[in-house]
Amino acid sequence: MKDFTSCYFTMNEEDAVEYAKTMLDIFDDDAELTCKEIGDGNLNYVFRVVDEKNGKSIIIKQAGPVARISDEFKVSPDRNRIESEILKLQGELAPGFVPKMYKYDPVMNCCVMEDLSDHQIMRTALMEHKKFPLFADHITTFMVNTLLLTSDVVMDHKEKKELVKKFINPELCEITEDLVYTEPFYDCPRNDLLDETRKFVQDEIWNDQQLALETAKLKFEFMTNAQSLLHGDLHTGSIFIKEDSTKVIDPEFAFYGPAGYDVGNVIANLIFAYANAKFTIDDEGRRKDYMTYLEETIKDVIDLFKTKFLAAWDEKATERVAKYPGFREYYLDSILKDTAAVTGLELCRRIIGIAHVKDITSIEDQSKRVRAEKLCLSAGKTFILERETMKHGVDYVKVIRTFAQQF
Ligand code: SR1
Ligand code: MG
Repeated sequence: MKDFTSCYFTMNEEDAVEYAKTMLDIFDDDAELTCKEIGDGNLNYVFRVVDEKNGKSIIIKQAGPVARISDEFKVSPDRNRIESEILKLQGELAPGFVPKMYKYDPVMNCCVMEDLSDHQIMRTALMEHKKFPLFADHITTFMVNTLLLTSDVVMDHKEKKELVKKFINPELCEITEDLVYTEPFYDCPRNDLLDETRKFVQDEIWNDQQLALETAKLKFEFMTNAQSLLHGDLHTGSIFIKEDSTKVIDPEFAFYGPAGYDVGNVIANLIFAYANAKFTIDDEGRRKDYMTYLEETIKDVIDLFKTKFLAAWDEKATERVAKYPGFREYYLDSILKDTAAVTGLELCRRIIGIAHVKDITSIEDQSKRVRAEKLCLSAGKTFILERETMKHGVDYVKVIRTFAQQF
C-alpha cells in the first residue's frame, strides 16, 4: 500500500486509483475504478478516475516538481494550492463557470475536482470548426466578474492586499515574464521556430527597436500593476466547452496583474483558431463562414466585455474616487490598451517561443503553416505597436482581415 500522507511522490495511473480508493470518500466501497492520465498541458499530470460500474468519475490533478514541457522549468508544486484556492474564489465570483473542487491535498500536491468530460477542450473544438454562440457572453461574464470584483474599484483595499499576498506566484510569473515578454523578442537560444519563419522574425520582430522598447514597457506593466486577480493563462486550452456551457480551468498562473492580460489571451487564441481555419478548411464557403464566425466572436468578446464592465462598475464600485465622472472610462481604456498589447504578445510568443499552440503546429502543409505564422506575427506586432487605437471589437477584425488577405 502506498503512503499518501507523509511524503510527496509523483503518481502514476495505478497510484491514482489507490489514492481515489483510500483518500477520497467519493466512490462506493465496491467501485471498479479505472484510470487514464489525460493531461496534455505543459506542466501537470491529470488523472481521470472512473467507476466502471456506474460511470461516476473525477479528475485528480497533480503538480510535479518540474514542468512536463521541459526539466528546465523547476516550478514549486505549491501552484496546486493556488489553483485550488483560486478555483473556489472564481466559483464564488462567477458561479457556474469553473469546475467544482472536492479536495486539495498539500502533501501530494494534488486537487480533486469535477470531471468535465461531457465538455471538450475549446482549442480542439475550434480546430474541428465547431461553433459556440454563447461563448462570448459566457467568457465576458467570467472575466468582468473575476477581474473587476477583485480590484480596488470594488474591494476593501486591505482585503484586496491580503489577496495580493495570498496569490503571490513568483515562479509561474517568472515563466510568463520570460516566455511571453522577453525571449520571443530577441534571438534567445530557448526559442523554437521554423527555419522558414526565422528570416521573417529576424526582419520584422528582432530587428525592430521600437517593438523591443514597447515590450520592455509592457513587461514592467505586467510585473508591477497589481490591478486584478488574473487567471493568468486564459487560452483556449484552459477552457472546457459545450454548446450551452463554458468552464474555465487551470488557473495555476493566477496572481494580481493587469486585467487586460486575461482578455488579450482569449482574443489571441481565437486568432490562432482563425489562422487555423484559413489554412485548413479547403471548401471556400465553409472557410469563409467559419472565419466570419470567429471574427464575430472576437468582436463580441471585446464589445461585450466593455459593456458589462461599465455596467458592473456602476453597480459594484465602492471606492469613492472611482465614481468621479470620466474615471471608469479612463480605467477601461487602459485595460483595452493592455488587452491589445497582450493579444500581440501572445500571438508572437506562441510562434517564436518554446510553448506552441496546436492550431498552428497541426497545419500539415509546411508552406501554409509558415503563412499562418506570418499572419499571426504581423497581426501580433500591429496589436503591440498600435495598442492605443484598439478600442472596439471591429478594430481587431480589421487587423486580422488585413493580414489574412496579405498571407
Ligand atoms: C513552461 S510552461 C509553458 C506555457 O504553458 C502554460 O500553459 C503557459 O502558457 C506557459 O507559458
Ligand atoms: Mg495550463
